[in-house]
Amino acid sequence: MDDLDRLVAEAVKDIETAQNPMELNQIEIKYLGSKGSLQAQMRTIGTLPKEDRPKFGARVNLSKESLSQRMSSKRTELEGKEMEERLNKERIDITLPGRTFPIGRLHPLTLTVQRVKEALIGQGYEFVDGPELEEYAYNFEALNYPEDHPAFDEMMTFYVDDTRLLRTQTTALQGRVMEKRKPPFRMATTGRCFRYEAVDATHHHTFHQVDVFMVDEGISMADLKGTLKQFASAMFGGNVQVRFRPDFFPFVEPGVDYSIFWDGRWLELGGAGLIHPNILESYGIDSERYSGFAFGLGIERIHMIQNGVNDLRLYLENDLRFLKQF
Ligand code: FA5
Repeated sequence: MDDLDRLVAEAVKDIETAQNPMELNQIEIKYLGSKGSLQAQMRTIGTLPKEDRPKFGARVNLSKESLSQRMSSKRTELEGKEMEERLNKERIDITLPGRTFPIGRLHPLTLTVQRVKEALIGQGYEFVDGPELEEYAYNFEALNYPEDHPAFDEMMTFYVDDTRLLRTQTTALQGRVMEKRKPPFRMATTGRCFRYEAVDATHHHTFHQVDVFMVDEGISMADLKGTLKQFASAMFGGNVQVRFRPDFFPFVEPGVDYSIFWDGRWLELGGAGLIHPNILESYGIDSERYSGFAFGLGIERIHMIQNGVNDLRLYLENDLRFLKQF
């Protein structure tokens, strides 16, 4: 065994024990590269007797060829192994069920507002928004509240400064509309209201109302009653009974509260009446020629009645166990 044989044997061992294609590349450079060991063997050819040179040259070339073949088959083997490992590691089971993302849904009060709007738009009302941070003037003064009247007690709220407060009723929109529009008009608005209130199962400091009002020639209580009956039918079903009883609100004359008959008893929905002539006149609307009606009701109340909810605090608590039911 001469140097060349030993070198080839060593190279074969290195190739067989190579762990990955990178290692194999290093081995290839070491033995077969232009500065590699076999090339170095080739250079020793000059030191041999002339007659031995062709044979030695042929042996070196054969060795190179056979090592190169071994390397290429080893490379195929190692690359295959590497791919298999990668596939194993990155395996995904396409038969597994996908991850489901929770899908949100509309809040029950939003759904109720949508139904209320549908019913009223169907009756010819135009919806406009008013500000939650309202001026005292629109929330009270414009609505004919007498100074020091007990009606004020119900209207305790959160004052931001001397002239602005969180609105206590969506009725506050009336003045904003009447100062801009000439009758006839049919308007509606809905949104959050706020009151300084002892919170219980039927009262909250934050709640929602819808307010509706219209002004035209010859409007009477009959129109109001017909409209509320139609509205109640749209919300609670065709043959629901509606009841009106006298009530006081400074901005209507006469004023009523109205209830529906539900589950064997009368449940109050809100207040209503004919718009007070003082209000019409204060906006330059001739109260001899024009009259109008207005009504306002609680959105929570509607949803509670429809779904048998007995505590309106639930609507603000964001408890999914409650909200998911609707
Ligand atoms: C009013 O707010 C009048 N603006 C209604 C009105 C409009 C009368 C137009 C005449 C003409 P009242 O304070 O009764 O009225 O409230 C109306 C409805 O809002 C109540 O029936 C109730 O359903 C709801 N509501 C009032 N206060 C609260 C509260 N603290 N929490 C939850 N709902 C409330």
